[in-house]
Amino acid sequence: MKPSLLAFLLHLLCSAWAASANPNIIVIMADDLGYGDVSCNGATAVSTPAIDRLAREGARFTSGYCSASTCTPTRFSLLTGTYAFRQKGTGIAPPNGPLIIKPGTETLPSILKRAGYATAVIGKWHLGLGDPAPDWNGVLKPGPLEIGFDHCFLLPTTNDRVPQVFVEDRRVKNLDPADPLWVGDRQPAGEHPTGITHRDTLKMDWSSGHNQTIHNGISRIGFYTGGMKARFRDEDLADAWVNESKRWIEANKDRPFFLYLAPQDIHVPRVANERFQGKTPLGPRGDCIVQFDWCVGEIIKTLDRLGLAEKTLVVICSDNGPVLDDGYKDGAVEKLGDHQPAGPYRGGKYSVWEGGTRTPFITRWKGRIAPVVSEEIVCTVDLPTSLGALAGLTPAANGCLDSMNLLDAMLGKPGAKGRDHLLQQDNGSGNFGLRAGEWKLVRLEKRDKSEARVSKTERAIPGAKRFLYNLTSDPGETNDVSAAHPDIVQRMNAQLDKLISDKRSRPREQP
Ligand code: NG6
Ligand code: CA
Repeated sequence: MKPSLLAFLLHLLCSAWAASANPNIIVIMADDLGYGDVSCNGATAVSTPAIDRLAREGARFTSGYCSASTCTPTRFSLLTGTYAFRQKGTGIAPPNGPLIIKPGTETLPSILKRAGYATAVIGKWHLGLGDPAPDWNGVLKPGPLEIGFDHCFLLPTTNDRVPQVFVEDRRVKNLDPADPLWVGDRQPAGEHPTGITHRDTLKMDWSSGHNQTIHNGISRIGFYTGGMKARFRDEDLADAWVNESKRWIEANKDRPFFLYLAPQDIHVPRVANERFQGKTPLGPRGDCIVQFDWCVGEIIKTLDRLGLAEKTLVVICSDNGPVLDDGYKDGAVEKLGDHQPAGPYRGGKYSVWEGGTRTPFITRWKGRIAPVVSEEIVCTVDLPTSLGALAGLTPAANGCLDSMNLLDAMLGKPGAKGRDHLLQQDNGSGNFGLRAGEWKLVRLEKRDKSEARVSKTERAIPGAKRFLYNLTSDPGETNDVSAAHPDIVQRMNAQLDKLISDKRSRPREQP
């Protein structure tokens, strides 16, 4: 055979392989970023050019949701494809909490690993480590590497919870054995400055909680000592996530990879790198939005530089809706102006009103997703089954119990349907939202302290309370029409009960 013909055949073979090979997947989950916090969803006080670019080049969802209005349950569901309320102990995880996803559970990374993907999580974890507790000075196991990830580089809890150290694979990074790390919920004996005893020294004052161990001039939730060489500066977190992501993407650029990138922005304490400080009129909350957008931009640039934009599906989402004062006096309330963090929606973090879970949701895959604004309902809980489908796999029948295959809707295909219903939960109090088409049922079992617009009578709830809204005519959930539509309330209430008692909502046999 002539060398030129051989080269031609080889070229054909390679292109066929490239066309059939699974795309890379990058899921970037922001923390506490509201629907209205990005300029492509209408923000004007802050500009998010990188996120806007993805929205312009891909599918922007106006009914994109996370599954809960706090972090741990949403992240649990994102990875397991199961609503968090189905498993006890999935509320906001404490510093010394164990891993809440049991090894052997079907997860988004375990599915993709079966399809040959390299898998990594970089950023905030907040799903616990170890069993029954993390061994901070030893091997942190089980953790991400036991549930499907090949690599992790983590903020183990939250930036406002101790300890402020990175975890790389199964160890605290840069930990000096001569200076062990101790983490606890009791103040250690001896001299131990806290946010109460040394309040006047703090560079950011607290407003509630957050008054225990001080690190980097900011007092936190919980106590710790030692591990001085391992501690990070809040100002350097965004760079750490971006640098590690670039390194890992480059190292895995020749095979399908799945990166779950979870920056801590814009969670409290909101301390952006010096170069982002003062960039918006919104104070530190705005700085952190700009910083998060910069992270997204750096990832896009990396894909462009490596020629991976057409081989990579990027998903942007958030772990819960917005909050202003979440325990630190950082000016978020005072500097808000006209900015609407939840866009037109009611409530925010901690609530089952739309603002709690309806959050930015964008997919971009250059050349494969035609630019579109989609009204289909999609949720982060659907990612395991949908992204599994992209890689040609279905989750095990006993896993991903609430994760629907919405791949076509997520790829913005014309006519492709999203969810016909969506259950929304808070941190696990028993309050639920149920969206079905244009209707929204809010069922409060517990006092809802999450937002100002709940009237005094609504707040004092004697037993369960139901509210009904028509989201088409009333997206802001201001006009409770339950009295006018008792039949719809009854039907949706029964649907909610069934979703709970059935213990799963993904059909056993899924197409
Ligand atoms: C709350 C904290 C809040 C935040 C939240 C978890 C106080 C007063 N409030 O208990 O600051 O840390 O937990 O946020 O301590 S999440 O986004 O990780 O769910
Ligand atoms: Ca959060």
